[in-house]
Amino acid sequence: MRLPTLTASLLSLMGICGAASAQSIILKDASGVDAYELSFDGVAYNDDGTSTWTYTFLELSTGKDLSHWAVGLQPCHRLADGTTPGYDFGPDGSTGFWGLKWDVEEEFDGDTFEIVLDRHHLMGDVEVIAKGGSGFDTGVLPGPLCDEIDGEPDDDQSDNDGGMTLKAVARDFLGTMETPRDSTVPHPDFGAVPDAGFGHYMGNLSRHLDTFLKPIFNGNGAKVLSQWTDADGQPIHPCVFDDDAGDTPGVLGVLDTGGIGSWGSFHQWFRDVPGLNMSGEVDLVFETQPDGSFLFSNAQFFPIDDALLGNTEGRDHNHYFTVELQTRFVYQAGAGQYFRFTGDDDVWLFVNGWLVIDLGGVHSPIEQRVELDRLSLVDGESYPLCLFFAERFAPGSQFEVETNIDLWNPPLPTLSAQYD
Ligand SMILES: [Ca+2]
Ligand SMILES: [Ca+2]
Repeated sequence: MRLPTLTASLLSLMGICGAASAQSIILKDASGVDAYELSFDGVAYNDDGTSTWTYTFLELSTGKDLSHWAVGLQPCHRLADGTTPGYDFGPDGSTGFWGLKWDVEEEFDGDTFEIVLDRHHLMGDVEVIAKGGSGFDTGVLPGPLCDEIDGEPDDDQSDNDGGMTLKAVARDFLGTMETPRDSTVPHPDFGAVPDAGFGHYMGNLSRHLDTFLKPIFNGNGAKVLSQWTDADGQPIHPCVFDDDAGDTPGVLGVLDTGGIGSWGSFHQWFRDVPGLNMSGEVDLVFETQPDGSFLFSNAQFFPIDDALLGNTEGRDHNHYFTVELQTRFVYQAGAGQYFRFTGDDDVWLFVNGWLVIDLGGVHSPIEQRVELDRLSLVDGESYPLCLFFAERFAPGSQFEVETNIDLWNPPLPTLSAQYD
């Protein structure tokens, strides 16, 4: 990816996309001095079913000598041959940190470390830790989640010849202007106007899902003045921008969280939180189009009218809700697989745990499209596809998905409420 000019906003955008191939963080020693640079160099999904995760650790000249560092692997991870020797796997006695740890000698000043795992794990955010002197510092880098990228489809996968029905989870909220109901209080993010006004905001979520396949708010976003587009003029996510393919860069404006209050308030959008929301199942019924692609299009998308917390005060519909769709698909290289979303308000699409459509904010219907051939996926492997939608402002609610990807219907989590 190449960026045309380095304005402040574009520098911010590089922060959005920086994790696409490599990411570095600086960690401090016990005296609070920048002492270590830790980089994720990438993952290789090997033909024998293993995956190799590479990190480079450098001591900076300013800090104390490193005592040890560790990556937050979990009990679900199993090491395979090829992992850089000298490690301990489990809890660290001095910090309690659970993971894969390397103690280093005093003369150590930097090295590259390879972790070979026995499976093709999905990439996400993992914690890392460095200890120098009597204290330690932690950070987050890309690394292996417990989920694998090559899971099997569910047995009752829908027969997609006559369309495609996907089960999603809706979570109902009360808007800021509503009065409490059913022991539930209004949520400050629903019905709120962003500080910088209505509009499209990108970059307010981490590029990776967390270990539970939920999005993470980081608040580093900006208002979008014009979208990045491909050679056909279709809006795309800036992190898949490709100069050589004839793409045109967009323009960002002021930094703004797009009306999301905080990490904590966003954390509640896609989780069941008694007293703040109520959840239920909704069907997304896709029709097969003449070219074989699937279309779900609803310009009045109110799937929980007269249900859950009930319709919004003074309105004919139940506004203020989120929808979470967790599904999987098999990537077919060169087959032209794509996914397009058009609608309002916030929409985020993650493929293989990576953010590839970002339509954040409170806005009129807008669209983005992703071509899977741009995402460095492995032919024939299956990947998670996770869609997050929010209806945050009345009166409009549009939800339109067009895709030629055969999506699987995964099992749903336990919900706080069911209804017909
Ligand atoms: Ca509602
Ligand atoms: Ca809306």
